[in-house]
Amino acid sequence: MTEFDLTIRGGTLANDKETFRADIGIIGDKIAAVGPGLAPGRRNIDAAGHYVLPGGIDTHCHVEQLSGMGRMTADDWYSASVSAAFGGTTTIVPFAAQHRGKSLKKVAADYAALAAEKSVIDYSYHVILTETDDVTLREDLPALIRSGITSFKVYMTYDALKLDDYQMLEVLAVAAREKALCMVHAENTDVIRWISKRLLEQGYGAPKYHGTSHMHLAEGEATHRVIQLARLFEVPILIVHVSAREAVGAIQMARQAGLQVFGETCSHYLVLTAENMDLPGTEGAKYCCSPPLRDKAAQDALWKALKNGTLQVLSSDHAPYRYDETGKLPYGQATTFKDVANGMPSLEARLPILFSEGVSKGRLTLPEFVALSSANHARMYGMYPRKGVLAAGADADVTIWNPVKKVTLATDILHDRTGYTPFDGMEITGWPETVVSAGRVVVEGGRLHAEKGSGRFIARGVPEALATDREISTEAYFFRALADAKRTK
Ligand code: DUC
Ligand code: ZN
Ligand code: ZN
Repeated sequence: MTEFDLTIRGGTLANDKETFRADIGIIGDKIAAVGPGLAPGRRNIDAAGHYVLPGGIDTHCHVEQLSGMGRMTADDWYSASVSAAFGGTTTIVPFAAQHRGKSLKKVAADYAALAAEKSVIDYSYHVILTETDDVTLREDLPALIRSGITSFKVYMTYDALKLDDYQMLEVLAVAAREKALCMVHAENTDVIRWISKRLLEQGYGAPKYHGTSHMHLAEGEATHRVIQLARLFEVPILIVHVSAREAVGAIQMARQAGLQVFGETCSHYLVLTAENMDLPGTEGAKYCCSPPLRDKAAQDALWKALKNGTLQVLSSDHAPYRYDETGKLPYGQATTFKDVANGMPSLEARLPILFSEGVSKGRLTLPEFVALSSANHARMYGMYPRKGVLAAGADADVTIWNPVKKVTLATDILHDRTGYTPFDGMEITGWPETVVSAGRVVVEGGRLHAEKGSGRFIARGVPEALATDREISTEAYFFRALADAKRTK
């Protein structure tokens, strides 16, 4: 019998449907066996009293990326992947962002080269689409999808990034035809623009007015609208970073009607509120993100939606902009909410927060935690069952949690380069102590044991929602209407 390179022994394991006691035997980069009483390997980790879970997958993070406003994230692929690993995440899927006028093919190739050079854990990437010309939609995007980049993000707001409804239909048609997952940033851009203009004219420029302008109805309306647009092609869509109750409601209604509409929320929406933006001077800029933080009722709705399946994935939306002129405050103290770089760092804190607030506080079961942090990401983005599950044949991506370890979050215990954490002082119960990525123990005893560039590109398959033999598009409204027109000509 082949000897295991590594065993993880005596822990409590969970996948997305069950919790069980077993050992894990690893050979090379794969799980070779999962079961009780496995023979010891060359190296053995005692996991008694610990939870042994599939490594986290973070499918929404901004890494070494220029924002729509032209600001560079503080993290590159190295620091981001290190920070992710320390937070129990073993696969990240950030964005290669096409800015207007740029070739999607070149943007993706350049981004892939940066990742290969620096990532310490496995990775893939999505693309952000801002152009809908023929080369982008007929050549570059289909070629990328066929090469394993099977998802892309589009924006309904931000002047430099947004698509109008016509363009949205163009990209949704490609998603249906090529079997890619379309991720949508859903906010009504004109509502935000109209309110912002009036607030600024009357001198209300403090960070907290970011929340006033990006109001909940703007998110609810755009979510509802893109759901209707997707119905033309019956193409699955994912609404990313849901924060408003109205958006949760729109997704829930769509799902109850049998539509393939999925939803994601992020750790900060579960534990912070709009009150965090209401700080003296520009301090509240640290908490500006889009869609913005909301109120306690919205938080409760998000927890409920994670629990009842309305939302399937919990991501970080890690957007690390420093609290200075390079990031959050391009005009220093004179920066108004309109010019604050949006987003906050949360790649490393994402899973400790979900574990502590979810599992430790009894809101989530362990399988629910695994689904939201790992398995559903793998299914949603075409990586299952290679990733997101503890089973023979899967990649050996394993995070070993100490469920009783208490940690107070602070900037200097985290490994990103943002220079602040919005979760400063937060008490966490449960910590990812040991992290195994592709069979390598990459985090142990508070130290990193992985080389820059040792992470691997994961070519993704068809997202689960699109992996159907049914010709999605030919049954959909538009194509039925076309067929009728031809018949009655
Ligand atoms: N919103 C985004 O759309 N992207 C980056 C961060 C944010 O807050
Ligand atoms: Zn977004
Ligand atoms: Zn984002």
